[in-house]
Amino acid sequence: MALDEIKISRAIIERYFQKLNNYLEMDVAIVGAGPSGLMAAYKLAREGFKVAVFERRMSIGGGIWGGGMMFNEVVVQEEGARLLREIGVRFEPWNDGEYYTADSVELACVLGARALQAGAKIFNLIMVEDVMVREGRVVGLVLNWTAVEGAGLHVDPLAVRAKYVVEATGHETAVLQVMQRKLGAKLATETGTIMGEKSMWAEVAESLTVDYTREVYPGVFVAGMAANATFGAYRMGPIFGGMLLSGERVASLIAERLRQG
Ligand code: 48F
Repeated sequence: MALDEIKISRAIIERYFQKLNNYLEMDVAIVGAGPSGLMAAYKLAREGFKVAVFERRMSIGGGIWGGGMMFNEVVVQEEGARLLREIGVRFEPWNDGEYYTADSVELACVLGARALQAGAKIFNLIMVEDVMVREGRVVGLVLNWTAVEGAGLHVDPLAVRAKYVVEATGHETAVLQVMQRKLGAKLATETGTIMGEKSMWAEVAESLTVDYTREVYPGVFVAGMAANATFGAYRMGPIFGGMLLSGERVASLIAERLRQG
């Protein structure tokens, strides 16, 4: 069959708009396709919920690829290894099983593939620039192309509705930052504001990531490094178990809410 450039173009345009149109309303909108966001997407999609991830960059995986200081290996602890096993990422014990290591490129690829194949949709090259709030609850996200922002163009955004939003933008806490700036949103932290992350302390930071994975504003749950940054906890560096466990936890908290209706 002859290859027709216009048909190729039409196929892409039709399919993309079908996909986007289908995700104007969803159960869970996840902001950021790092380890916590992707794990949350995988777990929620597997439970049958309608989930999309919005990622500002072209590539998914966030901080996974670079391992530690561009050495493309990551470390996980026993609990994290359970999740690597579940998604099919190969890992090796280090120092008689004190820690485990995995190839960071394999983790980024496999985790992304699992999320997609479980049914989550990933919209890359799109950034979340704002939220929609009704009666004191976040009910949706305001989106624009990352390229629009980069080029400094004055282009109005579009919006999607979601029953729940996951703030998984890592160190940046981009969603909460905009909520704080524009709405003066009072967050469920000690100060009512984003408290900012502290310096590195892996041991404490890893458990706090999971503890602080929670609803921080009606309709918005925070996960991964964003949880530490929001609640004023330490950073952990290139140990990734906490990120994966936080993604699992946020998925289970939201699934419980969605089931309650
Ligand atoms: O930073 P990131 O990997 O988040 P995470 O899941 O994992 C943190 C670790 O990578 C690492 C660490 C090790 O344990 O601490 O830093 O908490 O991924 C966050 C993603 O969010 C995207 C960003 O491009 C990245 O891929 N992002 C940031 N702001 C926006 C966004 C935005 N406004 N809209 C859409 N995506």
